[in-house]
Amino acid sequence: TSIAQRVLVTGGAGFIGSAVVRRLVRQGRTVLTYDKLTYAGNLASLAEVNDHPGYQFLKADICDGQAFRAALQEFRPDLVMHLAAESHVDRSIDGPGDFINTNIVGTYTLLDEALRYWRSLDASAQKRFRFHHISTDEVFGTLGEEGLFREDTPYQPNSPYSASKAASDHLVRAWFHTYGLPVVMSNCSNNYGPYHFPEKLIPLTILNALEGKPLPVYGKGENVRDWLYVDDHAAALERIATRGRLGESYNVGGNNERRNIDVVRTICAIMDRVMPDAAIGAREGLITFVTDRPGHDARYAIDATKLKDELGWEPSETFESGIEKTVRWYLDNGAWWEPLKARYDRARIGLA
Ligand code: NAD
Ligand code: TDX
Repeated sequence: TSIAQRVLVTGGAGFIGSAVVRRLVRQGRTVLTYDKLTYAGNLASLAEVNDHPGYQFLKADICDGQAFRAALQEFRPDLVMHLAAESHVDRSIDGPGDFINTNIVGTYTLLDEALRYWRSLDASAQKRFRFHHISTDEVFGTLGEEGLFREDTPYQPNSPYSASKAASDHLVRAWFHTYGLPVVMSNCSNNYGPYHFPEKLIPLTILNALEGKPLPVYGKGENVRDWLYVDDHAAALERIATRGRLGESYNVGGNNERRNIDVVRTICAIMDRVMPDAAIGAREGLITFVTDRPGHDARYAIDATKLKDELGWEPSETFESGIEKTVRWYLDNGAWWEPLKARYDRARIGLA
């Protein structure tokens, strides 16, 4: 691994970013986490790497160009992996402003400074440098019952979140074509796994099921998502960042389409088996259908053939193995999620 020895990870204190940072540090790379620590950022997710000699943390905003310029000049990365974002669709509906700032203005700010930095490098360092922009399949909008998102599927974002991510993807593409900044891009389906903030469907369901609280399912629960275990995404990101073709985008997915109601029922069944509770009874009884998300996309599904054919990546977890691991991780790691409870109880949307 002579490439990507010094990696700057924006959003490295978040759910996916922390999985990427833990992976890269374990491999012996030198890593700087650049993160503002919003409600979604959590240094406890980086406890495993915190004292590692090859690891550093910087609390800073991606909208702060001076801070990012200084970080580039001091850390001198040969790879930037950009994961910092506002990520929760329901929050984007309630208040789009932070999404516009962080996801669009923040990405612009990083591109502007990355270009300045890249131009200042000598020829061999220029050749090594890459900027990897991490994005979502939600930019493609929604699918009917048939079909899969491909890299050339037209963009049709439907939420303030996905529109802001789509805008950021377009900016990254433009910096490649117009200025020659060496970029790679990827669009991934729904991630799940350890260290997932409990406002999202899977950890919310696990923790509410544990406590015998209602399990909110939007609409009829028939919306379909494709689920990918977070460490499988981190492995894909490493390949794309180091070996992906410049200027290209890669779709990443788990081949695990599930209706929301089936995801919730699966979690209930695992919880009933591994943590039976007579006072709660069968957890399916906790399912509560609530008002649907406005503009709720019906179905997401990914065609990840390009990533498999070009870079040889395939997920190693099935949904069944990954969800079992995830439930057990939450049951064993109360010390991680207990302090977040006040924040996730307030974050929960859809219940009166
Ligand atoms: P997350 O919300 O868990 O983490 C986001 C991180 O970014 C947090 O640590 C937060 O503190 C940081 N951050 C937010 N605003 C910032 C700012 N202005 N400056 C610096 N840091 C800031 O998100 P996640 O689920 O880990 O998602 C990471 C990336 O992957 C995002 O770009 C998201 O769009 C994308 N993505 C997520 C999923 C998913 O299922 N979670 C799927 C596909 C793509
Ligand atoms: O309480 C809930 N009940 C419910 O039915 C919540 C929180 C969600 N849902 C539904 C909405 C979605 O169809 O479950 C599905 C998953 O919802 P989220 O966990 O909020 O994820 P989603 O909106 O699909 O977006 C996620 O995947 C793509 C991430 O949050 C995004 O950052 C990523 O881009």
